[in-house]
Amino acid sequence: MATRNWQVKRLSAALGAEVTGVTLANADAAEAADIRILLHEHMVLFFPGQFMSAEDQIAYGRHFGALEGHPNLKERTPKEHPELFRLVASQGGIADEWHTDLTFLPRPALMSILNMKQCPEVGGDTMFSNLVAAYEGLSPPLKELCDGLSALHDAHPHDRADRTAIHPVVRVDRESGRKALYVNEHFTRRIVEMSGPESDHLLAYLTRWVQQPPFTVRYRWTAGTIAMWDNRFTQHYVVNDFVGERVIERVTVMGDQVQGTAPRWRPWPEVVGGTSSMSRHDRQLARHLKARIAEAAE
Ligand SMILES: O=C(O)CCC(=O)C(=O)O
Ligand SMILES: [Fe+2]
Repeated sequence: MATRNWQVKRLSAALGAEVTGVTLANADAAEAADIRILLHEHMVLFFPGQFMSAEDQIAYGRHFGALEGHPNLKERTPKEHPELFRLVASQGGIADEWHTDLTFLPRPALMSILNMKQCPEVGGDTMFSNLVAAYEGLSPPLKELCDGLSALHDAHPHDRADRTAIHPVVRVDRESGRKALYVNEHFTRRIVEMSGPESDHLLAYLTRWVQQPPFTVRYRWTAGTIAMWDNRFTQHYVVNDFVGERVIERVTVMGDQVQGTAPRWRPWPEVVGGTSSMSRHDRQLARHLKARIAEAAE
């Protein structure tokens, strides 16, 4: 790495760096390995002036693992490139709620690689937050509570509330020992081990907590920029303040295995079944648990 002629400029104290002096379209495996090291350090990298073709973006993405198109939004997947996910602002494609990509899947995205195809001259910035710093910023008793909890995520934003997954509230990176606060306002619905009202309050607190300015970086785009984020330890949010068109194309690297501590308590409510006093998310959790029990019995 030391021999490379790349310039790496940090963009905020929390996370994010802009990298120049590298051409991603020609990147070989050794360069991709060095970029992975940089990504581990900075969590999100921006490479302005790349103007990559879809083919080159897909080939580049494959250096990092298997790519998959969007599991729910087929209408945002170009027919000629099933690996791509395209968001066009004028067609309602603005990701203006804080999220980690695809956490409603049992194995969410590991990494996302975004190509800024078209952007307004001003506005439409993307903000990223560092979930390790967000966890670190909690008080010791709240850290300890969160360490023992898990949460239900669903694909309700894609009209697929039936697609659910349970993940630890605090994910742990076994390699580095890092811990990250792994709940987001877009996909996380219910803390499994708490009552519905308790879960609503804690989730509201935590999902807002990760959005605190000191945990974030805000990037002002130019067309042709490639961004890569480590989807395990970050969330992002597009500032929906612009007029004019904004088009992004993303490839998504799969293969994430969410790790954390086993929950310290049993699911609440303990009874798996519906009663009229249950909220929508209680019933959804009960359905998810029931389906897992049925799967385990098969
Ligand atoms: O448009 C952006 O800047 C980010 C969109 C987004 O959430 C994504 O590609 O995962
Ligand atoms: Fe996203």
